[in-house]
Amino acid sequence: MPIFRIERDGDVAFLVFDTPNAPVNTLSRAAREEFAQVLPTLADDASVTAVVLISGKADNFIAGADIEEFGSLRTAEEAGALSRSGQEFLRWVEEFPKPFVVAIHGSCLGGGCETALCATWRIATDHPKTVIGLPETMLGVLPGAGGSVRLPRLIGLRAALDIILAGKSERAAKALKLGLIDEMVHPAILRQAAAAAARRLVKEGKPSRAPNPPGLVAAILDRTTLGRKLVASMARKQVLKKTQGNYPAQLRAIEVALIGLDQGREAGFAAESKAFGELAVTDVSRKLVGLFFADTAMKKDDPAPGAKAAEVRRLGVIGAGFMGAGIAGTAVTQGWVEARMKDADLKSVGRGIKAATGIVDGRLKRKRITRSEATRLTALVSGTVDYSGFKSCELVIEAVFEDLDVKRKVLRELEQAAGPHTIFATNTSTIPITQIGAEAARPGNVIGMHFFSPVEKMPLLEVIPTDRTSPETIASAVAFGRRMGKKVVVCKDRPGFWVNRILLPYLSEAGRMVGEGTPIDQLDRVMLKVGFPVGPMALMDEVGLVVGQKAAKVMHEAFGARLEPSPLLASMLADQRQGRKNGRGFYHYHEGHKTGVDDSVYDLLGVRPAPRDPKEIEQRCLYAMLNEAAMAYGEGVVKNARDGDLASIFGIGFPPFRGGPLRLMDDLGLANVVQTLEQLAAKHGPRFTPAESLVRMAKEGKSFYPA
Ligand code: T1G
Repeated sequence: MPIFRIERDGDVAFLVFDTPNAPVNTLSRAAREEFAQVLPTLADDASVTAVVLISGKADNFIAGADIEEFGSLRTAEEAGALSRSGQEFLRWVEEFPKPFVVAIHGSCLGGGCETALCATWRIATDHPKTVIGLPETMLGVLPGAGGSVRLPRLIGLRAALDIILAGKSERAAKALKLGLIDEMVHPAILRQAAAAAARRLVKEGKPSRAPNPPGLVAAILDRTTLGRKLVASMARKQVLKKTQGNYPAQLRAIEVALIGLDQGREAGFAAESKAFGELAVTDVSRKLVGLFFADTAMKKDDPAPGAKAAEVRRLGVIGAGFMGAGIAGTAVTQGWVEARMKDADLKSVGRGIKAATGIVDGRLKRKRITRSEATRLTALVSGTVDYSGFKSCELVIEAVFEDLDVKRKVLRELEQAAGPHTIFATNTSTIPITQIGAEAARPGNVIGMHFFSPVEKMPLLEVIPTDRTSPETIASAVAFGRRMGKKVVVCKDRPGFWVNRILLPYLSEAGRMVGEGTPIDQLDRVMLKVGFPVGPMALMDEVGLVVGQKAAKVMHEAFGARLEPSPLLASMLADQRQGRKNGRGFYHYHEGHKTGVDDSVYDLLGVRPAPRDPKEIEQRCLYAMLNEAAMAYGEGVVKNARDGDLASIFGIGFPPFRGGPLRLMDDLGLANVVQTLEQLAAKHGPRFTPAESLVRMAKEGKSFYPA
């Protein structure tokens, strides 16, 4: 089956890109080869005055290069050659002898965006699914088919780096404002508008584009060598602050963009393919590409084969606090579902509704939705102080105080108020669901849905069934989580589930080290350098020391001395320190913003801070997490290593370039991990005793991922 077909509209030829048996179009080797045959025929066909490239897919224009092909790249030269072939391929489009219009509907990413950059005219639909961008740095590479050179020339260095360094994609309205596209239309008239544009170009010739962006500042910063040098050095500083130097692609992208602007296109293309080649074979890129495929595969996992998921039209949320309102607001904006919140008094309900509709307003402000959409979404949020309206809820998520008795009472009340099929999902972060559902009248409808804070931003959802949860309830919870735009991992009902299970020993060890006089800021700096987005001490302040103490208590009761919390938390709480919440934690806070370390913590703990060997900080904190991950994996908390690693990355920002804790242990070698743990145990205590399952796997020469 051909990948391209030609449909004529009089003298305009529509080149329809429609890869057979694939949900998206990619610039695969086969597509490039077929394109190379089709294009010359269109060029030579005198009856064709212009060409419009359009996709035959529902929600995708072109998803870029075929990432599968990256796997077979062995050397930087090979990868560089792939980039050069992409550059050559798109030069044909840029130098096509007739107007070449791209009509974009759906995702237009990577090589897809680079193809558009070579067109004479770019039209895109104003549909939410239409996004245009260059996500390559998220794969550890940079745009390698000319995008690193052409985008800065089209929209200016600053705007181009904003997209390339963050791997961003923009909706049509923003793309039009940036000058990334020339025209935005309703999907229904995309073809007509494209044909009309093509005919206008035949008549009027190539459009002359004014320097973009306009204005004096741009003239200095984007269009002078000195200005660009300044922009590049600021961008480098921001990248290093954010990545701690762990992601080389962003730094190379700045370098190449500058060469393309200062030394000309050809020098830019040469630098681009060289950088692409060197980056594509790095371990960082291999890991990030691996995560892309792991993530897309996990999206399709069927948690309960054969079971039918209930379609949730009305969601109930019990507890309109920070988490409850986040769940309601995210469900409404992502799932377009009715959300009814319940809390003890009208004041709390009112606060919850305000917070939930605040999430809708946020999307309106960021132009992610229109005003009329915002009005319709806001109308989906309601509240009550009793269970009125809960009978018709297919799913109710409980987000009340982290206390077993309180949660059991809520379950009892709901089972009386709701329908026989209503699913009761608890958002507990550590308490075993089996304990919460122990007295349930309908245990098959009880499940855990553990969201992360803030709900509208954190991508992960842990779904935790008990042994008595029905397959339909599991299927419904997972489906609803995905509808909320979450990456869903199904975990076994063990205390702390996966993420908190591996996080708490890590935080506890960090606390212990501060209790021994390790400077708070040094400890956090070291773990940022390791690749975590936030240091453990700042994270404890962020999560809240009260919540931390509760979770640590549940884990201590469940796992005994090994997870005995460091006494530090109790001392902090006794001194009325709750973290960022009350502005008193390990750090000072000004209007909620972290300022500097609160040195009075050291007096409170009776220690004098003294710098510690960074290697020891890294090893003690990281190996506390790795060992727990091995233990939880051995207990079957996650069904495979992929889920454990993705949950760690999406849940607590475990450094993606390391692939996750299980992948990291495979890279380190399990025998080496065991040895290091034994050394730590000998020096710091039995809490570092390597997990039995880890020792066994190391002995048997096994790894978490098949070799
Ligand atoms: N290459 C190979 N396979 C791809 C692919 C790609 N670029 N994009 C998607 N797939 C597969 C995916 O694995 C899944 O497969 C199926 O398509 C559906 O995807 C030269 C070097 C486009 C927004 O980074 O972000 O261009 O599991 O489940 O949720 O400079 O896929 O069915 O077998 O994700 O609707 C840059 C990656 C490449 C975009 C659609 N492009 N893709 O999301 O479907 S590098 C990207 C996405 C590049 C140039 C460089 C998303 C999507 P399977 P899906 P979706």
